[in-house]
Amino acid sequence: MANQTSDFRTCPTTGLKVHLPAQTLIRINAVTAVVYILIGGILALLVALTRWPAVHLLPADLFYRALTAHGVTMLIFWVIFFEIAGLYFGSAVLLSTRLVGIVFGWVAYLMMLAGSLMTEYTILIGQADVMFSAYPPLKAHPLFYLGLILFAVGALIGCILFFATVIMAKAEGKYSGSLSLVSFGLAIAAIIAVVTIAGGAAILIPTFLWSVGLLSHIDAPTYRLVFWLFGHSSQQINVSAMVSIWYLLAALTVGAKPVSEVFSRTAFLFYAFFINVASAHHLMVDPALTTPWKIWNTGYVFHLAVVASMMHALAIPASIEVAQRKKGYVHGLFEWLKKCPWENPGFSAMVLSFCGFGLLGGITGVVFGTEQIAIVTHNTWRITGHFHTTVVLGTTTAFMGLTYYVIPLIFQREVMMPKLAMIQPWMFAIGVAIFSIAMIAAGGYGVPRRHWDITFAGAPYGFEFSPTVFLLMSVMGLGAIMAVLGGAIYCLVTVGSVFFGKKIS
Ligand code: HEM
Ligand SMILES: [Cu+2]
Repeated sequence: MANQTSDFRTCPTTGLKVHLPAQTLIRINAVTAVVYILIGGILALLVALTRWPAVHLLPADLFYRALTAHGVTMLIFWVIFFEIAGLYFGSAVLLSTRLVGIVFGWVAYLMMLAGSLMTEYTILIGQADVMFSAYPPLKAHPLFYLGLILFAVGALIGCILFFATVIMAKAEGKYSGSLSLVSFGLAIAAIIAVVTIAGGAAILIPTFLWSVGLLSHIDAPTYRLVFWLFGHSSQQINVSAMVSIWYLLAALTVGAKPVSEVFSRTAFLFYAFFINVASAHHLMVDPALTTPWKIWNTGYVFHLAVVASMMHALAIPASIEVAQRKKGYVHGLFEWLKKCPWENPGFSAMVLSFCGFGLLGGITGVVFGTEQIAIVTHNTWRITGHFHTTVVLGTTTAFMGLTYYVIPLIFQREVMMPKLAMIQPWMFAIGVAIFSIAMIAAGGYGVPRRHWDITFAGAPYGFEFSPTVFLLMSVMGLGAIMAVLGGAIYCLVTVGSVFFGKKIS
């Protein structure tokens, strides 16, 4: 029987009842995620060292191959494997209940694994140099699309198990009233995931049929429009999951409780309602769409999603301040802040993610997402810099912070090399901030994204680097090395702890 008590253990620190078959699934999804961030990190280094003018490492074809592989590996495989682990954690573990449909959890995992391997393989053998967005008429090998479709269906099954578990827990009286805020935020992420996956299916299935020759052509503007329902919404899964993790880490690290449940939940609901229209910001220089459509979506509606993030940005620090003041840190304006557990990587990762996402990612996003400004920023490094402050500095750093709790709670191991773990979020986040800011600044001078050699060396009308651009691109390379080292320490500490850390009984 799936719900025998022998299938559970009680966590000594949190008192949560952990469903052992769910625990195994969380472990395997989390470990796979870490393997993918390791691969993505190596590719990041190759790409960054190629764009650093003084190094210019890879030849052109390998550069585009590595760039495609880096984008897909990081933005899809690392992030979504981690999120599926997070969904099982946020349902079964946080609600102290069993995960419904363990067998399907394994089916989902195997589909995601097979799909991701298929896609990676076609990229590596040079049959899919189409970059992350894969705009037709660029055409990849059919296995590239098939792998992504398999992966997406697997992820969809994972989301369904999350919903089934939450509903079953309610029916069995595992919680009364509404879901806790963290599980609520994850439920919003899962709802957005379903929309995202539907968008992905709507565009990738026809494109797959086109690549095998069953469809004679794909309408390029339609592809771009529907692709971003998938490509942009998937980032909003990340935002909702990341914000949920901020609330969770604030609770785990300083005992913070939401100051106002209604306020925070309303902000999450705004994400579900308004975030999909923000997809329009990818299409603002697209000649196939009208100006009123662009301005309505990005000048008006999407700001409601921005407001949601600003609401969380007030609610989370407030909850931390209240919790700290309750402990007696009431002297002066900022004693509560000084007395925060800064040496705890879970706490520092949360703060770095929060500040980086808000101050760099949010502000650049709102500015570059304006119709008129997009015309000059589009396809420059300003955009690449912007999204590395959101999905890397924001989402990835938050996921790293949560890992330091997943290791003792789910893997039942102590975190090894605590000194390294302590500096890890700082090194990673500061490195990412440096290379992203350098990218944004270089993009301001017109440096394009996805470009192997902006000097066109050897061509009849080649360019020389201006000293400023040369300097900024070099700073990008240095920041990238620092970030990759921070990421490598993350992989070392987590993989080391999971396999060799001291067992916690
Ligand atoms: C150490 C960390 C990282 C470094 C140094 C890094 C560096 C880079 C560089 C140099 C580019 C190429 C820009 C261009 O020439 O157009 C790039 C592209 C990209 N990166 Fe990263 N990155 C890192 C981590 C990540 C992570 C964690 C994610 C996702 C969660 C990510 C997602 C992407 C995407 C989607 C692209 C664009 C791919 C395309 O244009 O098709 N990166 N990155
Ligand atoms: Cu977007």
